[in-house]
Amino acid sequence: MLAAGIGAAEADCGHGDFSAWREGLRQEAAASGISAATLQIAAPDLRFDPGVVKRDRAQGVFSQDFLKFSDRMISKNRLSVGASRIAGNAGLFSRIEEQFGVPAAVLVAFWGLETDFGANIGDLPTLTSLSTLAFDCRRPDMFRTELLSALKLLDRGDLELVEMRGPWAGELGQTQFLPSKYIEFGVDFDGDGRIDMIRSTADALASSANYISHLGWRRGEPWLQEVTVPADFPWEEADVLRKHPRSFFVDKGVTARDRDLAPDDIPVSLVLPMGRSGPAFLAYPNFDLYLEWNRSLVYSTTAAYYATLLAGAPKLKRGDARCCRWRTSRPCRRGLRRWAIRSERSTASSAAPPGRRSARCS
Ligand SMILES: [Ca+2]
Repeated sequence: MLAAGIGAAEADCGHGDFSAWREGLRQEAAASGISAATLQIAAPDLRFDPGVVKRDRAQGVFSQDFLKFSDRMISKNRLSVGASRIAGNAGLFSRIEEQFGVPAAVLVAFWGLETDFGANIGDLPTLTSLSTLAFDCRRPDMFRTELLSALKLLDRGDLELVEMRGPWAGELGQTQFLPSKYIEFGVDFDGDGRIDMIRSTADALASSANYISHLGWRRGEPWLQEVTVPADFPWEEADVLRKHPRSFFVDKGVTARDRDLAPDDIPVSLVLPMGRSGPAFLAYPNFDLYLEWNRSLVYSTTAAYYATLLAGAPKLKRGDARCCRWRTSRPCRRGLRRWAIRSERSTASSAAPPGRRSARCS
């Protein structure tokens, strides 16, 4: 889960006196009810780490297109391990789905993409990452909130200081929750009295399901479905933001690859991540939840597609996506701008080799 939002920067942020800043933070934390004992335990990790700032600054624009990114992220290993995790935890997943409505494949896809099923949760001290980002200028308000939430997790006893380690941006646990989301949506699903999204798979997956459910997951509905689109489709309607009743697409000759499409009024949009000659998907209302999890359309489509594979769908038809990869034709560029509209980190900014042209692009 990526950090989102830019807060108001303070004039001297990142250049002031860190010790004075830390004292102010400690007072605010104490005033919010965090115990003196917890603040004493946390003190060694409330440090400034220039390496975190460097990594934050180096965050590049998302530059891979959907096929490149999904090829890389949905490895054979992630498919086979994902399938075995679903099979090996059938009882857990069935209890989670019963309570929260979110199917195993959706959760396991996030679990695999975020941390390789809990194997790579990051090893930087979380309080140091968050202190640094809260002191720095880019998003001080947002990360101050996350830092206070992390102190609350420590104070509540959900995690101990030595366990609070993760990536540079301060996410925690097997599905990489920011501390505020951990506080808000964390669930003690294994019943041991604490919410441990780091070591307890049951807690991590049930908390993720709880979060997705709160975002508005529609139980029993698909999220993404690969389709075949006829050449005479009104292509201006292919836009992730332009929803129509499913019957509209059935009327226009759109067919699903692996099952019949019911001509009903469920609102869906047609997503063409590589332009009209590449793969095509119907995005259902549940797909919107992916964009809440991560605003990148490339990541969201990859996570949703990975989940369809884990749920038994066939591998996508790659089509001939070269023209859009090279950004040479106007319809392709227009389509890709629409594709990019929801995402700061989408394919719109990826570099196209100059001067490549394909006669097939129209
Ligand atoms: Ca627990």
